[in-house]
Amino acid sequence: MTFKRTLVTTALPYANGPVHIGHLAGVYVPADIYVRYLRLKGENVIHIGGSDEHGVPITIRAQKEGVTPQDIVDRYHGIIKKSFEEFGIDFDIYSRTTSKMHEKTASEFFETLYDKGEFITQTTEQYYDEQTQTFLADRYIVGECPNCHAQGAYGDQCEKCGTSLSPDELINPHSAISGGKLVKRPTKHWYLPLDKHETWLRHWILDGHKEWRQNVYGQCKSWLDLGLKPRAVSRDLDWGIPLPIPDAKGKVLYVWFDAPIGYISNTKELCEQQPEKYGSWETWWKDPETRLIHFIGKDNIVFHCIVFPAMLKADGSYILPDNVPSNEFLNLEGDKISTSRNWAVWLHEYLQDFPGKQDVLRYVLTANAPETKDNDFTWADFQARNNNELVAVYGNFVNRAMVLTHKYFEGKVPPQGELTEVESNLFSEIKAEKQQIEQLLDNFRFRDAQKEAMNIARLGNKYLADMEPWKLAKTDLNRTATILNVSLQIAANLAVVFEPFLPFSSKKLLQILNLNQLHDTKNPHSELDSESQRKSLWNQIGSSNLLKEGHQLAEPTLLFEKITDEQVEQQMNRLKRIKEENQLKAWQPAPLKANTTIEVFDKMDIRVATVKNCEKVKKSNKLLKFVLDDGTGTDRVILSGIQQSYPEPEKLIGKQILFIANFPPRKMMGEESNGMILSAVNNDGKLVLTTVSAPTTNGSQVG
Ligand code: B3M
Ligand code: ZN
Repeated sequence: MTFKRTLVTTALPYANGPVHIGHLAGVYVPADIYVRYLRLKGENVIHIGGSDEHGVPITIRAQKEGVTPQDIVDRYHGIIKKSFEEFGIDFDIYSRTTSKMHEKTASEFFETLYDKGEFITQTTEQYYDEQTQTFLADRYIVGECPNCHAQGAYGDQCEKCGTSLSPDELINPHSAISGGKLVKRPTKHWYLPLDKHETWLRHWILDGHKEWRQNVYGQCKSWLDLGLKPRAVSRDLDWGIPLPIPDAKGKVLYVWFDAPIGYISNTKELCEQQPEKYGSWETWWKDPETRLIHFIGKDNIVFHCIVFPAMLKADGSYILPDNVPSNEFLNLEGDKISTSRNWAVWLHEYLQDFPGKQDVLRYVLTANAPETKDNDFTWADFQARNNNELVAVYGNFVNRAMVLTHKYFEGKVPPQGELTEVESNLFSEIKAEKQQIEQLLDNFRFRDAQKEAMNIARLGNKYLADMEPWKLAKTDLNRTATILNVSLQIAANLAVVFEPFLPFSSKKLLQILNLNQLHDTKNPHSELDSESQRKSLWNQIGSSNLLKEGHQLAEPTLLFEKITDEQVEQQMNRLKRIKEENQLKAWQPAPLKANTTIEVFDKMDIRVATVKNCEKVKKSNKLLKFVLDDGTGTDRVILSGIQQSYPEPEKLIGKQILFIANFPPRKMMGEESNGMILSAVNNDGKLVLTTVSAPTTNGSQVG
């Protein structure tokens, strides 16, 4: 099957918070590389994106902040859009699911399916909050976790222990909104009977798309093997697109029904804005010669591979996705990225700390892309890849070629002269790399593709190191000219080959080489442009004639700068602070112990004593040795493992504390201990000695 055009979509992020490195790595950078690559090849491609502005995630955020859902989506849509622009994500349109166009498109989509009888209805019992008179989404139901017994577990998940839950499993479920008790009430919803679609889906995916990434294919297979069930496409919620049918008051489209239709709405919006450039939206969505590619994260696989295709098929006039390259997750310093725990590198914050270094992050995220398994982002790796690869290989090569040309040829591209076998081999190797990169990119293997691009810079570096033009300049200026000409040609090649990966650096490199923009990246799109108008810059890779003899170069400036240890340390300190804050926030009192009796308590002989002396036990970093005046006239020695909490034990001298007197003597680190000092465990894990509220006679009993 040959295709005339490619429609790339990227998952619509929820507009309930800013975007972080996980979003970039998982979806937007790979999609952007792909789109830029196709544009460089002169192919007809559009990239459709936007914010997902409906659903419970938005209302939760609004409630937390005490503002309206509209306020939330207005704010975060702006922030997200700006972050994507700043990182050079090359969208043809970035719109939103609260647009008029989307509301109309999604309503009509539902109506068509409704009219065709593609839905069924079911009435089920759902939790209802009588105080607010609303049905509650699972997230709005809280209670005790049946697993770890933490309070405040949600109806879909306990954040404390991570267990997935259903509201029925919660102990003492109640409303997160009113705090009140819940009742169950019947409610009617519309369902897409996925079971009816199972046969063709099985055939289409399992037989027809064996080339999909293993993680995607595997997840689809396990869903299909479990057997598909009808899925509700409506919700009882007051934020969303109202069901466009009678008899559905208070019901909106389920966010996962409306959001993927956003891809269609946003394409329509784009085509209406610029019909001469983009043509008709229907060509993009209904012509079998269009290739549809969804870039998504792994938690969205079922919706893009099963639910949305079933919706498209139920309509009957749409094409289906050709591929759904989904990434696994990116972790941060070994822990899962989490918005609620602030465990993330936020894009807008990154740019404050590393202004102008968009490409460094793009590079590291691609080098570490979670294409086949979850991967880890660490600041040490960020620094190493920048310093050892971008600076030491790519930047260094370009800089050497530039500086030497300025030194020996006044910054003008010297004549190429005669190329030897070394050079012709070199250009063949670059051409071979190009082919390899193409093959990798065509198969969505961005990580390996970038590695090969960097290998071209390595070839250049090695060429310079082998040829040593700085030595040759003294004896053979003609040969030096050839070497520098060739090096500069390679630099120009690098500007092209890296453009999909590092667009800002390619632009900068072009400025350094004093070349105009290599091409108009957004041109052409429409089939109105003739084939011949499409410049395929990509096919120039491997050329030894990108720069003309005598062409004046700009002054050399560094393409990349080193990341310092201090910069890394600053980021690590930030994460450390966040971790500490989270520990404090996560603290909850331990569950109550089972009932006991006064008789059991009476067996404990708890008394007051004054600390006469206190010091660290030799060779122990845990134990303190307390010498107590317990009122008996004989010193009592007790060892207690609280050194970490009291690093200056002498400060305890003179304090009155509580201890248990009737524990049998025990030997620790060669010392005998007679009893136990009582202390409480604070929310930061520190131990705090218990004491009395007024001076008390030593030896007094507690009871
Ligand atoms: N907003 C979920 C997410 O951000 C959802 C994607 C919609 S894609 C149509 O992961
Ligand atoms: Zn739990």
